[in-house]
Amino acid sequence: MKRIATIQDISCFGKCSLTVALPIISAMGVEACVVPTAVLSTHTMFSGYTFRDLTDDMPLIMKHWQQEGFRFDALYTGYLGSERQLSIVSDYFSAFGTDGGVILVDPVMGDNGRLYSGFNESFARSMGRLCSSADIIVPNLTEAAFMLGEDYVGEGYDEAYIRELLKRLTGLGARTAVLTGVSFKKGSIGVMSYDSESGEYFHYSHEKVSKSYHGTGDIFASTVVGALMNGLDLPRALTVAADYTAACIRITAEDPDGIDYSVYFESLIPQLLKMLGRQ
Ligand code: PXL
Repeated sequence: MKRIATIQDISCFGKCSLTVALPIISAMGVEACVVPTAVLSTHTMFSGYTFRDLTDDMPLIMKHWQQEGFRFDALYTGYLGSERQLSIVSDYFSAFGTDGGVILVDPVMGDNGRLYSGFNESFARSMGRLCSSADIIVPNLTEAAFMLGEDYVGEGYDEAYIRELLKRLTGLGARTAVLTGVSFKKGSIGVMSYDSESGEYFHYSHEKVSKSYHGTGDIFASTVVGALMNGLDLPRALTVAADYTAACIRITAEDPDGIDYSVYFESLIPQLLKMLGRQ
């Protein structure tokens, strides 16, 4: 069985980060080990959330895992809360990044042209440096702009602009960059990737649902990791992850009593496994 380690926070309420990564990756038949970076009562869309910083535990967990000789087929990072955490994560990459293993960094920092509360431009630059140790990075357009220190362009761009942006993102050092939330046509949205070694681009889009929700980036990234561990190549993994995430958004938006703090991802797990050919 493949084994991955994922490093991100636990938001006790809100369906994001570890509380979506664990069930999705496990359901995909992959062992998911966790390094919780912080415990929050909710994700940061709510006001008044508690925040227990676990940064001091991170090197201790790493040291113990090294003593035990644990190995991982992939390392996957999501929401990270401080420059110190970025530096410790870089130590994890040195300790557990192996030949043939995959390091995927989702540089969770913002959306719609703005950084989430608690982040600033200096953090974004440091996240850009962490991306140099990754194999695959999966920013949205906001995160890409902040990591590159460029102006955010949220609409009115063409494919040539996205191709160029992807090239600059791989210039941060990762072999492959994936941009999420890319739209070339009204009513559709998707992902585009660039593999700097083969020079190949891949684009996949689907119908856009007008509502957006927290946690969907984490659902997408977790599914990409799980799909890669199931032997899918990157274009196929991106397609499955985009379709699953879009379906989760759709069923939530279509429910008149639908939640607004995240999406219903649980009931579609059987569909995800069918897409993988596991059921
Ligand atoms: O979904 C990304 C995420 C993860 N963790 C926390 C967050 C967010 C997005 O806002 O607040 C704590």
